[in-house]
Amino acid sequence: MSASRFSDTVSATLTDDVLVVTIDNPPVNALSADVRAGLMTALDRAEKDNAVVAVILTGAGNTFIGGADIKEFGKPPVEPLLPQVIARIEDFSKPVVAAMNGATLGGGLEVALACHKRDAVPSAKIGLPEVKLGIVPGAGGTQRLPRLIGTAAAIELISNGRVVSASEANKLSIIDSLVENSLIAAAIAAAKSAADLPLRRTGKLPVPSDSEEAIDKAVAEALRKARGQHAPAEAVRLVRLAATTLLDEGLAEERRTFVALRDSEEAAALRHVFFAERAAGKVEGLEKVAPRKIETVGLVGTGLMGSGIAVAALNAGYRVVGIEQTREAADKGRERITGILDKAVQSGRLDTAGRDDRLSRLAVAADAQEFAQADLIIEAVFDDLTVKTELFQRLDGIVRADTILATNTSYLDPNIIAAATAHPERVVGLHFFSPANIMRLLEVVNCHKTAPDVLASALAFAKRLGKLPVVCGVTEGFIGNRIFSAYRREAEFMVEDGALPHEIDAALEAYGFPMGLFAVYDMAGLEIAWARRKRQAPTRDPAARYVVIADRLCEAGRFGQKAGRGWYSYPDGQRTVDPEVTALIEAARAEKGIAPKSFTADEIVTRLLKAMADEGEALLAEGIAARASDIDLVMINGYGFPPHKGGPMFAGGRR
Ligand code: T1G
Repeated sequence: MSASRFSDTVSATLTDDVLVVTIDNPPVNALSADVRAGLMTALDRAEKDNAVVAVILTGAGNTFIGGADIKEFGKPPVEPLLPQVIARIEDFSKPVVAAMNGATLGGGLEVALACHKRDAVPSAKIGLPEVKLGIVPGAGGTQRLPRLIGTAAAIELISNGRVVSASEANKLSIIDSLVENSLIAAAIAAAKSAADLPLRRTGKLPVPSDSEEAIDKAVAEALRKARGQHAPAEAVRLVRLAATTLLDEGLAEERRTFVALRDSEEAAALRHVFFAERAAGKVEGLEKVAPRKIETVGLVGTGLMGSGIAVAALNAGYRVVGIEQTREAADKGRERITGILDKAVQSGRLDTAGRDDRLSRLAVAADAQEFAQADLIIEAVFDDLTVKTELFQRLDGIVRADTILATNTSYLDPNIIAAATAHPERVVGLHFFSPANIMRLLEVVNCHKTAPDVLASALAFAKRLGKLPVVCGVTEGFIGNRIFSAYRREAEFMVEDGALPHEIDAALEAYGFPMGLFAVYDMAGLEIAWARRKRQAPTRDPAARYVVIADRLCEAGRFGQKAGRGWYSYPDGQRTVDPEVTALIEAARAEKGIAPKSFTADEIVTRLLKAMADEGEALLAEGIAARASDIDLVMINGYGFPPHKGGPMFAGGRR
């Protein structure tokens, strides 16, 4: 068995007359220039060497190929380009088998599609997620995948960027075999058996015919979900092209489209988000800090938030102990948690065994002594400072000295809550977003005295929950609500200056927000912000601009959608512009002698983005946020900011 090295990242061994080529480009075997060059050299060797009857491509570690090297985007292209390597594989004179030892994504799947056979381990995740980066597959995915699975299925997978299990890929005929053990041996056997047969070249296959109805349905669904993004619609166009165009023409059109999208603002924004998500939750100086072991999670309060957090923890494999004030409340809490799990079973997201396993790890009681063995306690009780400080004082006497105490408060000062305990260093903030078992975003609040290993433990916990943790310092509203307050304040200034709520909402929805600000305001209810404004009134700066319109709405009982009236009215639940509100706004302007101006949609969006970006700059200057991209992630994942615009800091810097 001789070994050869073809580049820094590509080597091979000759085993049983088969050249087993391994890509070893940590961390994800991305198809860098060195990998592409190494593959071409390996193929040259295999072609010339008569002792080689076939070739296997595989990856080192638990990834086959994680895709093209995104870090190369925006840099001058280096030959051989990926399409050249892929064409060489498909046209190769000897069998080339993909031994998919793990994640096979984007360009990685495009390499596999050009191989003459595809064997995968059951754990492999397989897909063309390019649209999530604002692009389309650029190396044959839109032309070869439909040749294996048909147009409708290819539209669904590519326009959603959906990643499937190896088992589903096998059912779809993306791969030929699932191999539980000895993947390479199986691939060698497959390659040798193919050596004497005509090679199955994917690009030469006809696209299996689908019914127009199935295609139309897939197209409609893809375009509905695209919501203003270009890549999904282009993916649909290219996949459909495969059925009516020769491979080379289809590949050329795909490449033209890929290059145009790759250099677009939308793709730049989504690449920013991709790398931002991987930078989030990394805290300088914590690299070598070991998190504490967390196995049992205590929840104080199993209401809306507490039950969502409990389900998130159960889903992540933790034991969960919920505590309520009475047995009756505890039973209600257990019912609420069970209800969420039952809904997951009904929707097919969870099987009954999974539900039963989760319930077997759940206890909900009325006696806080049950917390004695908990490693982490999260309080999700009423957002009142006295309630929370008294609770943490009581917990001091119940839990171990090394038990972490986390507060889920949205607006209170966690430093004050921490100061109420004998061990403030063990207190951290975990600000979940509702519903806590669904929303990925989790603001991890680093209080003044939080110990480094407690912060590291909170981040490890967040990651095991599958959350997107963003670390922040202590300020009212942390990152998200503080930016949202600035955004809402500026919008109310604009209403007083002459824009109407529905004009502002229309501009925001045209920009890409799923809902405009005032529609969201009505949905959340106006009373909470009103109560806070009344609480802050005695200490408000009299010189600061203050808009009374929202107060006037509340004084008129217009508390939002639940009340049937807020910034809009809701006859039959339909959000409707209300002349009464317009009159109230005009009266408030007249009281201040404001002559209303009109605003274009672009002026509205520019002014609101600036308000968010300015507040973000303040958060950075105060050290509350560690990096601008964290602020973008919070607004995208917690407040509906369109991801294909990159977030307020990214977008604000580019207008
Ligand atoms: N290129 C460059 N770097 C990448 C990368 C990629 N494709 N994928 C991941 N990384 C980096 C990432 O930034 C992080 O860096 C580290 O690897 C670990 O990532 C031609 C044009 C493969 C499932 O969209 O889905 O192919 O923070 O934390 O959780 O048509 O990474 O350590 O410095 O995510 O184990 C299409 C993207 C590309 C897949 C592994 N491919 N990657 O998850 O690790 S476009 C994708 C992932 C394309 C073709 C087109 C995941 C993963 P750092 P990680 P993980």
